[in-house]
Amino acid sequence: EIMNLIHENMKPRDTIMAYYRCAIMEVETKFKVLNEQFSLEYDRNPIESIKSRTKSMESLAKKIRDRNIPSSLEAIEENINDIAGVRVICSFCEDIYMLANCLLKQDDITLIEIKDYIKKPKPNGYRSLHLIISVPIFLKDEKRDMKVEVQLRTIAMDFWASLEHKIRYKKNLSEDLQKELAEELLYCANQSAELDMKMQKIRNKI
Ligand code: 0O2
Repeated sequence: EIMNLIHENMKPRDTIMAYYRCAIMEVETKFKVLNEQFSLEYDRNPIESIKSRTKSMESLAKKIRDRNIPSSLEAIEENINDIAGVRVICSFCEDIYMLANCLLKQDDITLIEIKDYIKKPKPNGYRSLHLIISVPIFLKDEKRDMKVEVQLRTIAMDFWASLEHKIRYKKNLSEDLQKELAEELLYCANQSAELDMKMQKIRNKI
């Protein structure tokens, strides 16, 4: 599969993006294996779904501009951590930490950075556990370490984040309305955090 993705006559940019897609495959497989094992041993799936993406060229260009990153491929690889993104949606909050620990214990995974927006949510209410990791991909005659951003969240956290993301990109909203929506979104984030806690308690009872 990798050989189909990477041709020697590809442009350097396309080659790098193919490497990131390979890194996504590696990380996705690791989570799928863990889900399979839990399904076999405990008859339950801690993962509801996995959504992966490579950053769009448009969003990458914006980040490079906003952060004044030199536009060489080396500088981009060095400074941008979320070109490859794997989002893991879990049923319960405790599964997030359990899966993160299982991943980080694997001997080919290196943790670069951890951002726990569950223990310390963003001021707008955003919650998720972010891991920046490095994972090797094995090519024809080379091993290459690639960075991947893993976002782990519950269904409730994902529901909130996707709605907030849509609202944030709505243009032409008056300042008053923006403030009102921000307050309502924060209220909803707190409500959904409470719901996650209640669901976890119910699960812990059985
Ligand atoms: P996309 O691709 O549209 O998802 P870093 O460069 O990693 O040090 P950054 O980028 O601020 O700094 O990292 P952070 O805060 O960990 O957030 C990165 C990603 O987390 C975002 O990607 C979102 O996917 C998600 N995220 C963070 N904060 C919020 C938030 O307030 N609301 C929502 N809906 N998602 C959030 P991008 O870059 O926005 O792009």
